[in-house]
Amino acid sequence: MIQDAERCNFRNTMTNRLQPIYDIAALCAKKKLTKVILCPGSRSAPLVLAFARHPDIQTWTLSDERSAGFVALGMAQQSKTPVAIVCTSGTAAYNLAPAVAEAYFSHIPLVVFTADRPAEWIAQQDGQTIHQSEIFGKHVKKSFQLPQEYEHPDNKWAINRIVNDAINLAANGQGGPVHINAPFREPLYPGVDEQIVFSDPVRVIEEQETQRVLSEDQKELISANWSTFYNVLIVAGQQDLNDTQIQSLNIFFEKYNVPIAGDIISNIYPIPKVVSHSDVFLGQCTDDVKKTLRPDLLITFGGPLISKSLKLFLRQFPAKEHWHIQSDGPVADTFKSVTNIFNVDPVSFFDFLSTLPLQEGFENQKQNNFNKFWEVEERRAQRTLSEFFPIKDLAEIDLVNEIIKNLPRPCNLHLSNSMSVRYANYIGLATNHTGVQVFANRGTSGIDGCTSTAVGHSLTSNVPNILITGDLAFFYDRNAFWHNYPLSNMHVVLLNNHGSIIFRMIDGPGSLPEAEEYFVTRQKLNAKKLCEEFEFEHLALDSRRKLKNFIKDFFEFDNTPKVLELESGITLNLEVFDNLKLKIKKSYEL
Ligand SMILES: Cc1ncc(C[n+]2csc(CCOP(=O)(O)OP(=O)(O)O)c2C)c(N)n1
Repeated sequence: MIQDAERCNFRNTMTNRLQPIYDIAALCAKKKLTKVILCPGSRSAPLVLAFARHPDIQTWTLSDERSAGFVALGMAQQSKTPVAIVCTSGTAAYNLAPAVAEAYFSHIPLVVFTADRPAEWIAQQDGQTIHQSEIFGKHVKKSFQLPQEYEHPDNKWAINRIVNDAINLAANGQGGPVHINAPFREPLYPGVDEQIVFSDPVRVIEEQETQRVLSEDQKELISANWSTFYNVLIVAGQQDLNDTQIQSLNIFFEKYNVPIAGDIISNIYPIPKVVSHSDVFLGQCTDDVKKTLRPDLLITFGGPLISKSLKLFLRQFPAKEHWHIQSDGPVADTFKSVTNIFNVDPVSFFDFLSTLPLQEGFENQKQNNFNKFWEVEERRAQRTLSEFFPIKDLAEIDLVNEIIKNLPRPCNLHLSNSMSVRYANYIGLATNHTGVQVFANRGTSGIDGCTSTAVGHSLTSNVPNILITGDLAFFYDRNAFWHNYPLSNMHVVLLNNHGSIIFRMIDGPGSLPEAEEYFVTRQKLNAKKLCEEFEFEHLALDSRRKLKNFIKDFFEFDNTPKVLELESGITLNLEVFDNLKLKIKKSYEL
């Protein structure tokens, strides 16, 4: 963002050949798309300069497009508004693909501009040129192609309309990424003394969103069926923290005593009595216990689950009916049981349910009993966990437990794939974690952008950002730190077991002769040198004795990024996790 009046200006004029391109920046600003990541390159210069010189646009530059894509994704997730990213032509565009795919499956609004050569120069050995139109395939809500000539008024009109369309599409309904491929003919740069001016006014097309509330017909259907179910279970998938929804579910729970289950990534921990340890107990309890927990009506909303045990349980013991609430878009039939889809906001759904008359007598008692079954299991899991910690040798799950206990409120908690998010889900958040928001790249569950996503949040939020990550995810995405912006509110917990412990945890690869070399993939790095390079504080935690002081130091936010690293063996961590599971299993034998 350059506020130098010499270099940018607003004028009701259309004299420059590239004016319709410069006006894209003006349009974005008018549509409140004010955060733009600019990756270096020459072909993209017209867009880069327009965004960089627009006074209402905030820009960052990151050289590694793969990381930059995830940083943009983190920013869009943090601000809940579209963020744009601009890259040059060639393989730069392909490097955005992992973030685009994650944004697509996580419904995060990104507007991706890829600069291109004019169509006639593709595959003509002209350098840095690949086939870019529709390069992201099915992983964008839509791909757009900008005109490459600007003389005819229809082209100017088309550029404005396309960018309006793209931003609207990215933001509306379930958000997602859109792609705008922009071919540019040379010259790409203005003269040294040439000003970039922005047209004013610039045409803005606003799309008015439909309110996703229950229709009268849907209300009738729900009223007619609601009282026929006695064992109702609510399951929330991944979603952002939403105070209005929490309130609505609280009221609903108070009235009906319906168990509400959600993983750590569902952000529903503020609901008192929420079932947040289903992964813990459903993984170890007997089928007889599971039968008592089987719902006859399952109501779901939100994205994917972390808990494999909950997923398997709902597949093994499917509900008679499964109502899924989702405002729009294709519905995933994760448990193979969906019977009804309600295209509404969950708040509208549960607010309405809370107005229905409460059943009297026996029916009501049945639902209360069903809730008690879930409550007993939740309490058993909580009790077992609290008896289990602390353990003698400091293991990863123990450290995650300590970190979660001591999280500042408010903060953003970022969880990498794969064991980091699973450990944290085992521990769970409590109602007193007020203001903690949990984020994880679970759209595609990649390890390639977990740190960059957290960096995107850190650069645009004023709360502490705490990332818990494994070593492969951490070193894979180290270019997340390779830029010139301070990460004063970002602290990282690095669970360094020098390999991928997940492949020892899951059934399958663990006992194969190839396990070590091809799955666990041992690696030798620790974070010491990285911390030196990037001037981060490095807290090397090697004994329980240091834990208390290091935790205190780690949670002091003094403008220096910190990495708290626990180097520990895979065997120790496997043993500890197995012991925990055994303890839970044994709790059913008492
Ligand atoms: C881009 C990408 N490549 C490969 C994978 C497969 N994968 C899932 S978890 C994992 C290992 C992660 O190791 P680490 O970060 O050390 O975490 P840990 O397994 O120790 O928890 C791999 C390679 C992936 N999810 N994403």
